Amino acid sequence: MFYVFDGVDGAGKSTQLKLFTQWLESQGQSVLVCKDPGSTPLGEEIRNLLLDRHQIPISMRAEMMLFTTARTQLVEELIRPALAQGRTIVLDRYILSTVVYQGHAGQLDPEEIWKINTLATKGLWPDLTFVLDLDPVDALQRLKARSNSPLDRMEMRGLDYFQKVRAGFLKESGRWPDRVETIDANRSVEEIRKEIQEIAMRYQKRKNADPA
Ligand code: Z5A
Repeated sequence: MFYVFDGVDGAGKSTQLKLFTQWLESQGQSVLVCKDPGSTPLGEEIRNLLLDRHQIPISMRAEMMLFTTARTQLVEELIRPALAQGRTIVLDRYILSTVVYQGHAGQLDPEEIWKINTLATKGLWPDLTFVLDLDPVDALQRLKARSNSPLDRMEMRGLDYFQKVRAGFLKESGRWPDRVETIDANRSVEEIRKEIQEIAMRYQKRKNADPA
């Protein structure tokens, strides 16, 4: 099984991803946890280029291709080999983030991004994606409460950009009801954890009954 957690920054992805992984491991599953972009040497270099504050100009199309390139390496170096060994994958962000951040919010064509990423990952789609939905104003509050570190290159884009990100996630989630679950993240950690587990249990049951 291949699970992805996605959503606006600060919605609680990392928190829920950790709890979800613990739950899967408590069932005896061998879990590979990765971060997109990142988790490979090339991915970490590209991540620094994309998130660090610097003066190198990066156009939106180049940014989209860099996120996508990091993903290609992640899929080939780690995800496909782990899936072949029967391991479960839990990934922090994936293609949907590019479609939303560089497409819906960044004004590139979302359909073009889906196509490029299908090529870049040889069509590897997650079984299930959880999109944690939260108003960016609240998400920013959570991030501020978490640390005083300065905003990174992406976080500096301002509220209007992040409202478009949120709207993009909601629009795309509606297109893929069998594969993407939108979770109301404006609740307690425990309530969200419970809902995610229930959805995953239902999904696993369905998949076991009909593996095709
Ligand atoms: N990006 C892109 O543009 N295109 C792409 O293709 C991809 C990514 C793949 C990656 O940032 C950036 O790259 C991201 C999208 C873009 N940026 N922007 N802008 P990242 O990997 O460094 O970080 P992130 O993915 O944005 O997530 P994050 O900052 O780590 O936040 P989070 O994982 O969603 O939240 P959290 O760390 O679990 O929680 C944040 C705080 O809230 C923390 O103090 C928690 O204790 C607290 N929290 C969590 N849950 C709750 C609840 N339920 N109630 C109250 N407080 C809570």
